[in-house]
Parts: sequence; C-alpha cells; structure tokens
Amino acid sequence: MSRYAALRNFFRALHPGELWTFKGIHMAMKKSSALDRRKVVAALLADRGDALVVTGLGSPTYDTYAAGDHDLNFYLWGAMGGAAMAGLGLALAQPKRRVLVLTGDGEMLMGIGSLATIACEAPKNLVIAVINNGHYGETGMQRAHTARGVDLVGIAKGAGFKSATPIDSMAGLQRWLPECHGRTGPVFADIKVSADPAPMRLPLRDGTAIKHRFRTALLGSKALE
Ligand SMILES: Cc1ncc(C[n+]2csc(CCOP(=O)(O)OP(=O)(O)O)c2C)c(N)n1
Repeated sequence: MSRYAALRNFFRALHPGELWTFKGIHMAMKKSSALDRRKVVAALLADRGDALVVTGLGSPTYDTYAAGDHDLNFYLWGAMGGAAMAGLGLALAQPKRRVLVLTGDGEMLMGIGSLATIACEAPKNLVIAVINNGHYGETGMQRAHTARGVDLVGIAKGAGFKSATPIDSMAGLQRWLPECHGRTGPVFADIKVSADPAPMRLPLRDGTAIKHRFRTALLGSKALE
C-alpha cells in the first residue's frame, strides 16, 4: 500500500464520511503539528495573578481546570455563546480586576454579536482569547465555520476591537502575553490549536456551587449580602 493510501485509510477511519483528497490529508497533517491546547492555556494562565477567568463550555473549561483549579475560575457548563458577555459583565462590575475569557471558536461564533457590544463598551480590563480548534469538539468534532474560512480576527476588528491578534505559534503567544496581561483592552486573540483531542478534565459541575465559590473568593463576606 502506498503512503498516501495508508494515510487516507487512517483519516477515513478517524473522520468517516469526509472525502480525503491528497490536499485534505496534507492540511490535516499540517494541522496535527499545530499548537497543543493544554500548553497554550497553561501559558495563558501561568501569570494570571488575581485575574477573573471565565471559560466557555467544553474543551476550554477542561483545559483551564487541567492548568490548575482556582476559586476565581468561573466555569460555564452551558450557556453556549454567553462566555464573552459574562466576561463583559464582570469587567464592567470589577474595573480594577483583569478579566480573561477563554472560549472555543464554536462558542464564540454562537455569541459573535457580543464582540460588537464589547467593542462599544471598551472595558480596558477585558481579554477574549479563543482557543480555536476549527471544530465543535464537545459534540463530536464537526467542522466549524472557522475551518471553512470564517475569520474571527477580521470579525473582531470589524466590530471595533483595536487589538485583535491571530496566533499560531508558541513564540507568537509569548509575544502577545504582555498585551494579554496589560490594561489596554479590550483585547482579542484567535489562537489556532491542534484539533487533536485532549483528555477530559472535569471540574466542579454544580453551577450554584461554582457561582458561590467564585463570588466568595471575589467579594469575601459581601458575597452573601
Ligand atoms: C445552544 C447550544 N447549542 C448547542 C450546544 C451543544 N454544544 C455543546 S459544546 C458545543 C461545541 C463547542 O465547540 P467549541 O466552542 O469550538 O469548543 P471545543 O471544540 O474546543 O470543544 C456544542 C455545539 C449547546 N450546549 N448549546
């Protein structure tokens, strides 16, 4: 069997129903050498300080938990499309704290209009980082619009973000980190990661408990008022 035929069989077994052409195989192999999502999220959170972190449902939540649980992590288990807006609310309510939203490309696409509102409100302390694997990982790795040419950075810029950065290397991520940690927001980044699945790491799943834990860490005794 030729190398091409062997690779085609491999990718067909992985994604049955897709036509695997030579170009498709070449692109899939390029993709599998892309960034490791766990390393990306660990790097984003390494110097988080007292930042408030909101995670979109699915893999970004698992990545964030895998990097280390934290009382100031607000894990969204549902509310698909709501991560950026949850981040905006927090950023406006807590202007002295940096707010970092880590979400997936599918989740961001579902709440894409929120970028317009965020750009209009322009909170300096808000960062939106999309962990873009080009797929809907949680529901079975269907190809997302981002794998079909939809450009999140272009949309963010069109919405009015002054800073919107495409990132596809660890060096690029390191270059962007000072902006991510700064207070010149709102800041947007579209971080292209490998579509390879990472092992599921499930944090606390009780929404009320997550909220209470987060509010108590943020507000202390005022959380219960
Ligand atoms: C309103 C709504 N529609 C669909 C779903 C099902 N769903 C859960 S996660 C998900 C895909 C998330 O994809 P993405 O944000 O790109 O994350 P990743 O691929 O990294 O897991 C979908 C479609 C949902 N939870 N809510």
